[in-house]
Amino acid sequence: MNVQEEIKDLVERLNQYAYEYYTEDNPSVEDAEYDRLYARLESLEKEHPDLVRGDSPTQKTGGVILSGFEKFQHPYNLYSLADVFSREELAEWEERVRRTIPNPEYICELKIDGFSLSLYYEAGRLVTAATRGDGSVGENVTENIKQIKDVPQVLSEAVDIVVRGEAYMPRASFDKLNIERELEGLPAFANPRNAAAGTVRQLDTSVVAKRGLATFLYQEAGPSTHGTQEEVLEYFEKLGFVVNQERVFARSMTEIWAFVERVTALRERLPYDIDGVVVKVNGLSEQEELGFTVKYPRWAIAYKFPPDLAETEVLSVDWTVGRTGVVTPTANMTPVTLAQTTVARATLHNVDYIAEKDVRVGDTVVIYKAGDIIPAVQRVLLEKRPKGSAPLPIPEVCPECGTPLVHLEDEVALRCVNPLCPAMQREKLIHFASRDAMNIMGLGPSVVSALFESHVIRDVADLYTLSEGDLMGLEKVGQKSAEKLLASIDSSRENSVERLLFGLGIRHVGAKAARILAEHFGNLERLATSSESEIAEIPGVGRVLAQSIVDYFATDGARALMTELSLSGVNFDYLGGSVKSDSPVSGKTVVLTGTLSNLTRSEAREILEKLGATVTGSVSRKTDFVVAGAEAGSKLTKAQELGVEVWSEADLERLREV
Ligand code: 3BD
Repeated sequence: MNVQEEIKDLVERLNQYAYEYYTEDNPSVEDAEYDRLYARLESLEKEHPDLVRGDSPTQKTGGVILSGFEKFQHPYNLYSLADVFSREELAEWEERVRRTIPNPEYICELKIDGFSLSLYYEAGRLVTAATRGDGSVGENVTENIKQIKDVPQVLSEAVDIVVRGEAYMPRASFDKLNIERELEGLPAFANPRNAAAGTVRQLDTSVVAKRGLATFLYQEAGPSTHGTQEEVLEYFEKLGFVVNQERVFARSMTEIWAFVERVTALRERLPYDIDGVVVKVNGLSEQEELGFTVKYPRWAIAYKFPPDLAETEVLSVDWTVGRTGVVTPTANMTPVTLAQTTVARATLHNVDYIAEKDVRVGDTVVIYKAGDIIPAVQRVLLEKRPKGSAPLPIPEVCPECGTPLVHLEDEVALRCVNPLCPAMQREKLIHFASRDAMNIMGLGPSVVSALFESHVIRDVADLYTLSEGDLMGLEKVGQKSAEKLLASIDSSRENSVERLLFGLGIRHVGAKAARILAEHFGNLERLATSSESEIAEIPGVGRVLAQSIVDYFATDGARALMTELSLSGVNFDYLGGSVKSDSPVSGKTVVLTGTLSNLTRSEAREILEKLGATVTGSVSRKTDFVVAGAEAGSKLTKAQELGVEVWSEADLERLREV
């Protein structure tokens, strides 16, 4: 055997073993043998780079940095799927099918909680992989999908085929990823679905290779040569795709529901997340007969699981003071597992919420994750309420400084109105240093608290007179981090003034209002000496905001702070005056939605606003375009309904180059 033949032989064997391992879950060789052959192939390829084959498994990893994703027009639109949330609704659907197809056969599949993809093969070779996008236009993510180990680059038959399915992150990969991120100081992903979505849209393909994504394929696009969905799935397996094995036939609602119940019980033990069950009419000619509504196929339905709930006991309630003096209650509970994370605290929002739900210490409560992330109380199990329990006492004085709390008539919030309340001061400092405000790196909540509690600083002006000695006295801060922190405090003096203005934490002055004001007045001094009507005249600024600013600068504390900051050399001028008026987006109204993978929301906003666009929160006919990240929801749907242009994150990133 010459070298070329040996390489061919190795590639074929390794691909076969990978197929057995990933698709059949039935490897015919030991891992060590696989590794040995792989190493042999690598060394031959190194010696003979001209003989490296495109289908070699060594070509699957490695990395290129992409500069963004191309749009991809799907030749066949991707369907959506109607969803139902109860047995009744599912039964209604089943009866409707029965009116057209008297004796239907169904196939029930798991609904994988991942990220949908389309894979395009020509003559058995993977040529393109694209995200679903809006179902008509997605993004070309071929290089990334090639990094997924179970996606075949070459099929067992040289066919032209378009297959659809779901890329997901197994729970084990997800846990590993989040531990690594925590060690690197990066924010954890909230769930495997977000992690998968973020990974598929990564620009560095070598990152994708490391994240352990996997796939399940479930649909063939375009005309099929098969008679049933089951035959399609079996053919997929033969071609080398991974198809989910947890599927059954059903001939009645009773059988469908039995599968739902079995899966509900199985769910926790699966190595990946699912969010429901998909029921499809098995016969493709029956599917054709049923056809489509404007949005969905009539021959398929998704039954979605009810949200995860957990029961636990309320142990105590904390009242904490925020930077504006608002006092919020949080319940401490016996730790329970909820949607795969341990939860020991839930927000009780405000006094009205407590009154409405009548949550008491000692109560057993049902909790859920609001918006999938923040735990909240759904209801109290009154039948489990212990005897002699009492409604939660509402604090009358600030838990931190003892000042009587105020319940303003037009708000639900309780407030501490002592401007010198230490809790408020501490929270104000944390806000001042935060990313959208002065962006002082290394000055997070724990360092601020340490500085504050050791009386090294009292207010934001004190930051600018800190010495290395002051910091070295603190337990957690070493020489290196002290130097870094001082350098970043120092460089914050040069920030454009809108950061300072936002950082001051004046009521109603958010990051956006701060920028409008900074741009209009050009300088903090001019704003501080303007009248309410001068301020309220600015488009986008209301009376309430104007009044709040005037009130703020009328206080002795604010005037003293301005003097101190100015003496410390903190910049009061607007420096961002280079908003472009000739950019492609200038004057446009834009909405951001979904999760962007390479930019934070505020970075995306900054790019757009620097180029003269206005970023708003909700989609209307006035919206010029929507930038949609992963998992974009109702805003994207609305944009599509109104025919508003939809941009991807990559489109946005390309703007930076103009
Ligand atoms: C799954 C549609 C049909 C081919 C339409 C019947 C909408 C995402 O495991 N079958 C599955 C799964 C998803 C499916 C279909 N079978 N459509 C299916 C699906 N086993 N998750 N989906 N999708 C998948 C979607 N995705 C994002 C935004 C809007 N729609």
